[in-house]
Amino acid sequence: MIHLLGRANSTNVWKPLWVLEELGLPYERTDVGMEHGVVDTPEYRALNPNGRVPSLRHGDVELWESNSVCRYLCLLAGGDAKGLYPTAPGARASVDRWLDWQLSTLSPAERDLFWNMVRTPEEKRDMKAVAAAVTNSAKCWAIIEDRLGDGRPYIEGDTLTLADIVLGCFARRWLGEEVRVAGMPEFPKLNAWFARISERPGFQRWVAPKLF
Ligand SMILES: N[C@@H](CCC(=O)N[C@@H](CS)C(=O)NCC(=O)O)C(=O)O
Repeated sequence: MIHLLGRANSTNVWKPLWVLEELGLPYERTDVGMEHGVVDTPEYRALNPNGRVPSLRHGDVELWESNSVCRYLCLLAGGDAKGLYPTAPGARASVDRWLDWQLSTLSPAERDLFWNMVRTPEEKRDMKAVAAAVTNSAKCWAIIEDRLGDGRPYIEGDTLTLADIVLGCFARRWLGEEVRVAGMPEFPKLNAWFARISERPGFQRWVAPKLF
């Protein structure tokens, strides 16, 4: 049985949960991290030395880094994983590129917006950091707006891939009413894409609930 460890209010845990729902793979999940603790225990650190979530156990496979976990789940499903992870080298690399971009560029740009607006009491929020995060994130979302500009329904073309899932989890944060602040530009194509991916049952179950 696939065992995912991670609290359900973590963006990086949403990703593999949504993938699992898309693939229809049976799994179990245990809440760990933040208010649930566990991540600082020697047992958990042996599994994931970062003390972060998510982690995954499956037989003798132990894994961390959410995007690697998502890729592993697709490899388990086999073939192109219901279209989520294309097999042609160019198409697969194109999906992978967005996963790397999320980790290297989008996440650092957006982090202060989410942390201040969702995880920090109002009186302690650093609104200068929020404003900077809005500016920096908007530059990233403008890249996605441009990508969707040729009328493609999904990031990689006509079908949903891992790129939509991973970026969709972060779009949920950016577009969420929880983080609405002044100066956030409108991206019509991003909104239309987000409405499309929001209909997926995996999104509805794990990603749509209120941020906390
Ligand atoms: N790059 C890592 C980041 C993991 C990460 O920072 N996870 C956060 C939650 S989104 C975490 O573990 N926070 C501490 C906690 O939950 O205790 C990944 O994608 O898995």
